[in-house]
Amino acid sequence: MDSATLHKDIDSFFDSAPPLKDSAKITDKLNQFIQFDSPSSEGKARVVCVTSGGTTVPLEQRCVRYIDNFSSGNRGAASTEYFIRAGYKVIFLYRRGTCQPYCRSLPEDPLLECFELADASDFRVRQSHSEAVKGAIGNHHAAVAGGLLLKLPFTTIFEYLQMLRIIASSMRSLECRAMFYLAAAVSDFYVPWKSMAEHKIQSASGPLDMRLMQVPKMLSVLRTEWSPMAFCISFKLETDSKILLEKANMALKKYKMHSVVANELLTRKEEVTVVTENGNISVCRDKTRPGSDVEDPLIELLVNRHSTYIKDAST
Ligand code: PAZ
Repeated sequence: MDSATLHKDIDSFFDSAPPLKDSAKITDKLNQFIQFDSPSSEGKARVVCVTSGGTTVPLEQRCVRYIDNFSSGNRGAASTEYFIRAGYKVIFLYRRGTCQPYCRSLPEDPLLECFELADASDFRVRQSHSEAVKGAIGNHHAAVAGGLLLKLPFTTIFEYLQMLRIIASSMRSLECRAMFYLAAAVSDFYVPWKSMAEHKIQSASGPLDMRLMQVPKMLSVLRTEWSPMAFCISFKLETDSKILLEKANMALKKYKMHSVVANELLTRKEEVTVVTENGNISVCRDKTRPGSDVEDPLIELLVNRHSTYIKDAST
């Protein structure tokens, strides 16, 4: 696709999208977050935008039904914790209801499982969960209060891409200190808002014929226009191992990514392959350490590569 057609498709996607609620507030929050610099960073703080969870595609404007994209948000949440540990400020752009940083060791229903009634008027943390609850609250509070974590939720593909564009332009001034770590599972097809049914689609009318448009690929404009100096990592998920690396390589070249993290659905928690223009690097979870995860060595590798990128840019 030539650049003029891509830009036309992107404009028509954004023109037809329902306006983002609170976009001025989001921009203010972002600017404050990015500008706030702790004394230890000496004005050189690195900021990463971690995207996490799947986007939805509404089928009706007053949405009852939607198409969803698989993602628990575990990768984004875990990676956020490791980026913060490495000294990054993280803009966590996440799907509402998905896994959150520092909550991975809590049970599925923390409120009901971690707390118990002490008496009729008071409650307390169950002894069995007290370490996990203390850790989650303490780490989360330290990250937010220290200006290291800003959480921004999305649900639909329209919200996600509008927010990503705002974030990218806010991060532009950081030049090569900015990083995008695009782990969200983003819809490839959508129903344009203007051609979408307003009310709940009725089943009495028989089988449903619906034409989905292709979501324009925004990765290349993110790289070349929205935040051209940023270090960009995208993800490629496949279920067929035979095509995974080839597709990741194509994405690397087509969207000019600095690396593409390739993963298979069934093994994604055990290993990933970081595809770069100088070759592929396999990253595995350390199976000898109980509770270890693949995001730990993955973020270490990407932080090192980002350091080299910053160093090369300044020489
Ligand atoms: O969110 P999760 O931990 O369940 O899974 C992570 C993932 C597989 C969604 C992510 O690693 C990924 O590959 N994201 C991009 C998906 C895509 O190709 O659209």
